[in-house]
Amino acid sequence: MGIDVGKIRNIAVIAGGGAGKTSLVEAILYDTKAIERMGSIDTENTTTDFEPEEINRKFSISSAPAFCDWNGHRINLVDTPGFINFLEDTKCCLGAVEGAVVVVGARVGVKAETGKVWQYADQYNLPRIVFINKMEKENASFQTAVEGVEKSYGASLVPLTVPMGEGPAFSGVIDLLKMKSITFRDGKPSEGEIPGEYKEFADESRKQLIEKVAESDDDMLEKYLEGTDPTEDEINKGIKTGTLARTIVPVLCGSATGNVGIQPLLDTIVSCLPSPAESAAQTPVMARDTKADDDKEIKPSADQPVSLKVFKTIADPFAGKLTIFRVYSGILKSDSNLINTTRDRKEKMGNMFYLNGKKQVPVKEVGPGEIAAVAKLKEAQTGDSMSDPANPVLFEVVKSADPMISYAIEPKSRGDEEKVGTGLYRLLEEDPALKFHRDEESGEMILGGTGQMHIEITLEKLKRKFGVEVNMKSPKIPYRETIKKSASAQGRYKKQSGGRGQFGDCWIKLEPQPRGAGFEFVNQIVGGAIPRQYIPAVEKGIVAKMKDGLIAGNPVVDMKVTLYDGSYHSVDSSEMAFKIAGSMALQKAAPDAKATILEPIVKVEVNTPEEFLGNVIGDLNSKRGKVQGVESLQGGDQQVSALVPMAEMLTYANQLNSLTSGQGMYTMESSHYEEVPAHVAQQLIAAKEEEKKEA
Ligand SMILES: Nc1nc2c(ncn2[C@@H]2O[C@H](COP(=O)(O)OP(=O)(O)OP(=O)(O)O)[C@@H](O)[C@H]2O)c(=O)[nH]1
Ligand SMILES: [Mg+2]
Repeated sequence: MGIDVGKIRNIAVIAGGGAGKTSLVEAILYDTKAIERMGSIDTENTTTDFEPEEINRKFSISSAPAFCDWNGHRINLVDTPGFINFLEDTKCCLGAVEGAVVVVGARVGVKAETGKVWQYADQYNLPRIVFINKMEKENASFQTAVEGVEKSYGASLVPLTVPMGEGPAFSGVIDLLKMKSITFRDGKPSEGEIPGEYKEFADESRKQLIEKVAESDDDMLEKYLEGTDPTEDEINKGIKTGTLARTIVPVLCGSATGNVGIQPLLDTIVSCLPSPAESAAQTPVMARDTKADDDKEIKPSADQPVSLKVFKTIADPFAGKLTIFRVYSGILKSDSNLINTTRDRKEKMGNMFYLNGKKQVPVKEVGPGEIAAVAKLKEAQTGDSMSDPANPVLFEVVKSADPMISYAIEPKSRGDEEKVGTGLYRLLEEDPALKFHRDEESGEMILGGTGQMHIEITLEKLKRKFGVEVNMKSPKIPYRETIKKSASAQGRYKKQSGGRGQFGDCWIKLEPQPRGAGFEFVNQIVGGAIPRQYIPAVEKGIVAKMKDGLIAGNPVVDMKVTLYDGSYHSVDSSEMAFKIAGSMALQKAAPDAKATILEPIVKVEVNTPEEFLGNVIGDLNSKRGKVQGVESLQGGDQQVSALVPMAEMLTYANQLNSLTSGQGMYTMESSHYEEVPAHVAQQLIAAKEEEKKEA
């Protein structure tokens, strides 16, 4: 029958790298008896980091689903990656849940990446809970961590538990709703009276809780100001309403690896985050009814036709492809026939199961709001919608970002090209941030991703899963070319040989345009100097030449070309001849027009402990970077913002690691294009010459 939709909580666990998401999910699974032994990152046996590439590196590379039951509720968790290179996956998962748990380290507070995932959760309007983790670590501070989140994201955090002691003195939590202390032994909570030394702290914290909750409700506030404390019931309701409206964010604390503070977090997930039904009542789920060609509300109820969205795919060379999906309406039975609305293809569901990491638990029927998986679907890809064939609907998908960086790759052994191609297509299905194509001209295989580490890990997976080894060649920086001055030139193509000759002749004027303006072609031919039918040919010749580049083989952008004169021959002129003339004219005008190379600049934000700040800034300067500002974060970390040429940032993940003894983190996004300095231009031109010689 599926699980009662009001009793489901679909939650993504999000944060910057290393905050403890995977460890927290592990503790949750253990405490809810979904697993028998609690694994850890250090012993390499957590449920949700199961791919060898993540086990070896000790961080999550791709998202992983898990589920557990708590107080009669089904909690579906998605452990997401926090490392900058893998956030596209995180973004995809946030579209399949109704709430998020944001994990924040009590010692380091928020990191650059946490800001990113916080923003993604904002885009989906997700209610969230913050869990301040690693409370037992030296220098842990609950208060500073909470203030850091409030200051960084403008959120109003309401502590529901506060710590008893911090760092090595951390001995448990105080539940501010029940006004009890909770201590933990082997993950088992036991409630007691609040010890005298924490009494005042607890009273003050509870007072603040009530004030914040009252502030989010006018009636409650009025009563409170008149001296009446809200009832327990009013407080609980107020917290939930505020969380759903996103005026407040409940915050709890504990230790994932110490298995402390998990049960209050589970209680809060159930009491404060919405079920799929509550969420849909607040913000209806809409999809395109492709038959009626109209938008339609998808109600999360069992008596509706089946509809679902695929949010993750795992490529497995042996078991085949695993498709992980979220049901929005209807009851889905194994072996039922659906239509993949995105691809307009029929699809038969095989055996379905719930996933705890890689462990599969078979299930026969899956209801609205549930998350489940199925093996060996033929067509389905991440982002696809599937539905009852009689009621096809299409859910909206978020477009994944363009790759930051591309590398040419080649198989180590000749003849493996096809194997590389098929393997990569399978990996593309599981990783929305990966792009793969063959360069039309060179025939090279080009693999694009979020950074060098992303590509390296992909090639590792390719080897492990599909047994083919690949070399990474030079990275392809998306350089562009443009002109800096106006210039005119003639392109005259004349060929006489035996029979019919070739003749085309044109005069063009080039003018620079502002960045981002693109290409404009203006025809100013009057009096038939060039017959009308040949004018598009001139433009075609120019456009083709622009694709090939003027000085170092990169596409030309931001230029206006005016065709203003020319001549023709009544017999010898042809489209081909004018195309060549157009292309010749452009090449000839290039030196006078001061053709130049543009390079992509990225905006970088680096978080580093104070002691490495000098190293980080010095290194950014040596990379032709422009430091825009330095800001102090909580816990003594500094955040440096800079604009740096992308070409200098290719191996930054590794470099930052060694500059900061592994404690630095960064985010990077495309910013704009700038002219390259002369010495870099010379190198690029020389490299192109070299390439031509080799070809
Ligand atoms: N002392 C302490 N260490 C913790 C705690 N939680 C996690 N860790 C450690 O912190 C490191 C990172 O933990 P993970 O669970 O991998 O963190 P994550 O947020 O999943 O990291 P990514 O997958 O890289 O985004 C591991 O070495 C954990 O053992 C905690 O509560 N206390
Ligand atoms: Mg992880």
